[in-house]
Amino acid sequence: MAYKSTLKYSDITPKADYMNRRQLMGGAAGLMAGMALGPALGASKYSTDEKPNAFEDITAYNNFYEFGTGKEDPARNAHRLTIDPWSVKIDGMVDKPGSYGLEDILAKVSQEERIYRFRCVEAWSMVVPWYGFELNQLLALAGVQSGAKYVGFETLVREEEMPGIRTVNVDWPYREGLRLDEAMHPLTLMATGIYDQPMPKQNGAPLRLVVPWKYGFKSIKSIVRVTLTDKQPQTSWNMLQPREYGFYSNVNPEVSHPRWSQATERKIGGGLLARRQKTLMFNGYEDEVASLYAGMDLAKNF
Ligand SMILES: Nc1nc2c(c(=O)[nH]1)N[C@H]1C(S)=C(S)[C@@H](COP(=O)(O)O)O[C@H]1N2
Ligand SMILES: [Mo]
Repeated sequence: MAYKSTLKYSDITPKADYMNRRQLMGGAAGLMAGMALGPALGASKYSTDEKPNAFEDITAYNNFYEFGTGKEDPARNAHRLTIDPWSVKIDGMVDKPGSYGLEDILAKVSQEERIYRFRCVEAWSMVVPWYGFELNQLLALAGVQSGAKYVGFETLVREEEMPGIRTVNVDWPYREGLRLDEAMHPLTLMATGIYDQPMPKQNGAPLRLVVPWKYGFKSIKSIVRVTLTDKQPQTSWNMLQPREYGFYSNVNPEVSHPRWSQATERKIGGGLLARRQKTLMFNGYEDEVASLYAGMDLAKNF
C-alpha cells in the first residue's frame, strides 16, 4: 500500500532523544538543530497547527478492547492481528453493496495528511497526524441511496488474534454509528496511517474512523463493515452504559459525563504535572460542525 505522508515521526522526538541529539551536536549548532525539529507541516486546511504528540505516545497509550482493557494491552497484543488481505463489506441502503478490497478502495480515493486534535471521553487528549481519505469518498464508491440517514460501522471479530474477545465483556463486534450528514462531513476521515507509517495495529490497522469533534470512542478501529440504514445504529458504549454514553458523543465542555467533568483535559505526553487545558466546544471544530446540530438540545442529545 502507498503511504505518502510527509510528516516524519523521527522529526518529532521524545524529550530524552531530543536532549541527546542536542548534546551530540553541541553548542549553538545543536540549538539550531533543535529549532529545526519542529513539524514540517505541509498539511491540509483542516489540520490544526498544534504540535503533534510523539509517535511513541500515540502508539503506547491506547484503547482497543479487543486486545484487553489496559492502556498498554493494545501495544502488547495487537501485533498478532493479521491485516492482509483486508476487505470492507458495504451493505444496506447502497446501490453497489458488496465486499470492497482495501487495495481497490485505496486506488480510487485520494489520501492526504490531517493533523487532528483527539479528545478521549476519559478527559485526556492528543494531537495526531493521521494519513487517510474522507469517508464521503468511500460512501460515494458504494452509492448512497436517498432514504439512508445513518451509517453503522463494525470492527473485525477474530478470536484467535484478539485475546479480548474472550475476556472482555462486550457484545462483539465493537460497533459505532454516525448520522449521514456527520459521515459525509469533510472532517470525517478513514485513516490508514500515522506520521509516515502505515496504521499501527494498536491504533486500528489497516483502516479506522476518525471523527475529530466527537469523543475518541466514536473512532472505531479495524473496520470490516459499513452499513447504510434509515435507523439509528447501535453503538458499543451506548449498549454498555446508556446513561453515560449517548449516540452523539460530541465533545462538549458544558455537558459533564455523569461521573466526571468534561470541562478540562490532560494532554498525553506533557507529564503528570503539566497544566490541564480547557476543553473546547466540539473539540475546537465548532466553526466547521456546529451547524450540523442547529436547534438540537445537546444536553439531551449527548
Ligand atoms: N474496535 C475498537 N475501536 C475503538 C475502541 C475499541 O475498544 N475497539 N476504543 C475506542 C476508544 S475508547 C478510544 S479513546 C479510541 C482510541 O484510539 P487510539 O488508541 O488510536 O488513541 O479508539 C476507539 N476505537
Ligand atoms: Mo475513549
